[in-house]
Amino acid sequence: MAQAELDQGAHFDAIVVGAGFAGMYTLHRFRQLGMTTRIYEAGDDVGGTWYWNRYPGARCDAESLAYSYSFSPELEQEWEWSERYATQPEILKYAVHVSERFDLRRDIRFERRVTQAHYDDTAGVWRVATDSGDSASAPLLIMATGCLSVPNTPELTGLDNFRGKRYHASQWPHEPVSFEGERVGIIGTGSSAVQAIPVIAGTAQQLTVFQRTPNFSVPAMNGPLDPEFVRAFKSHYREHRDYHKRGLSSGFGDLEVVPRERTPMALTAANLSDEALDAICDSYWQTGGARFMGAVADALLNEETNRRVAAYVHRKIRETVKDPQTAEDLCPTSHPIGTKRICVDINYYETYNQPHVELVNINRSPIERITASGVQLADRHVELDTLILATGFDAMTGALLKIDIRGSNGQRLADKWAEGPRTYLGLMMAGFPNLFTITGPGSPSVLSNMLVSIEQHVDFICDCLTYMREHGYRKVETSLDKEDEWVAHVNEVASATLFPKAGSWYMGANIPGKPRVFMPYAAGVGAYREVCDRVAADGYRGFVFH
Ligand code: N01
Repeated sequence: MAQAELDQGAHFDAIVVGAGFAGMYTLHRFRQLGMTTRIYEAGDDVGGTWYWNRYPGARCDAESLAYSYSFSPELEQEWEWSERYATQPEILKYAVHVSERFDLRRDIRFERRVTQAHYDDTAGVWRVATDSGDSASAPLLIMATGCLSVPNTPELTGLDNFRGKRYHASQWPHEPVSFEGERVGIIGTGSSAVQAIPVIAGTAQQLTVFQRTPNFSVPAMNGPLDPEFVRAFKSHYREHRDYHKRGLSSGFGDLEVVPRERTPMALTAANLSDEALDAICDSYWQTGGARFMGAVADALLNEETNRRVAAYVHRKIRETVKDPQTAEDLCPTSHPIGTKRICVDINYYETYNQPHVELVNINRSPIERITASGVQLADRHVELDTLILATGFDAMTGALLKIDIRGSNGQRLADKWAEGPRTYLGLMMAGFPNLFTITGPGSPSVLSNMLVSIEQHVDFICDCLTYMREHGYRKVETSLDKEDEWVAHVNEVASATLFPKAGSWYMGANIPGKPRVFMPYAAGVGAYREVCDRVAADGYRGFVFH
């Protein structure tokens, strides 16, 4: 079937790469502008991140009522989320529902991975090819490829020798996976593993967690949504959406709208006694969720405040985990809290109190190699039936650089970004006309509720296309000067925070050889939206039209 529908020399007004939340909304808006649009998607269904990441326990760490599209009041009223933090299957169901409700699927070609996108200066079009043999062109190319879509598989000696079952968290099978009676090992302790470990421990006979760096995790305090609360929330949906868009919430979708002067954003820890700070941390801990990092305004700005907040979490870990050595190994000390994405868990630390769950600190007991039957540590061999890699992603730039993208005069994106990503507003690169990145590096993206940032970018692009139409322009690009200015600004904002102090994936530090640059824009979605709105009001300052 796929072969019968190959695009051969097809021409569209726009080509979109990826049918996750960004690609789907782009298609919907472009249709409203009367544009013919083709999406190419590598998976066999919509959903992006939520299509691929099916590991046990996968769920969103933003509130479900906030992690959803805002563009359709009817959609947001009719869709019912069942839990405070939606599970992966429920979010995927939502994505499929949106694709059907807005009749998006007919313009999406599934199981087609875009391998190449070259700009033809003479014709003024992007020429796109897929691994299935599609060839198509369009004046406009939208990269909706996601920020965390290229799995990182570390080079572990002997990995391919393992004869048991092996999975990567982000490439999980579509069929159910059973751990009943199995000895399971998991490498990595980031957000994916922190969600998966308690669930796998529920059925595995033995679970061994191989940890290189502990991460800070806060309890989700998940639970079913109270229908009465949902009804009240939905009756004020616009107000909540506005609050999220203006960046007054933590970025994870706070469900209470409070005036700015009453938000923790107005509270710094400098004048707080330890008892007062503990009381604030306690109330955030009990409320649950990643908004914990917003308990005080300067947690990510001031080292001493950060140290005090981290000490609070260390105390919680030591109170929870009974074995003192395991508790110490779980206490992160190598990076300030929040500078690596904080994890949100359901019974993560408690899981280590179960007798069949073991934490191996691989700094003390290094992995020498993977063998046919398990993991050879420096001091012993761990026998395994199943080995799970929860080792993260080549974040933010990985998906773009995997595609052979060449702009004006054949310039390769890989060359342009050799020293790290460079964009204007995280939306466009000089030398790559009519190519927009949704939530690209240099925009708030992964530091925000992705749905908020996706809608803002797509709306900005649509407004820009309308402006072009009104003025008779066919081509938009940005200049090197503007790009340099924005990159400097992004760096300046990051260096005023503690983010650069961690070897995080935000910095590209998890991928050997990747340039170390803090990639997202850390000023928040509200400030960023204001910048974009001013740029647009100034006739799209920094963009050049032809
Ligand atoms: O990946 P990670 P993730 N040997 O990069 C370890 C989003 N997300 O998939 O820190 C041993 O955070 C690595 O160790 P170290 C969210 O934004 C969201 O968990 O490099 N270990 C680390 O422990 C998140 O931040 C949700 O020392 C190795 C782990 O693997 C992002 O995705 C859920 C290793 C990788 O952690 C990525 O999360 C899940 C090696 N050779 C994900 N190589 C929610 O919405 C790597 N590691 C809740």
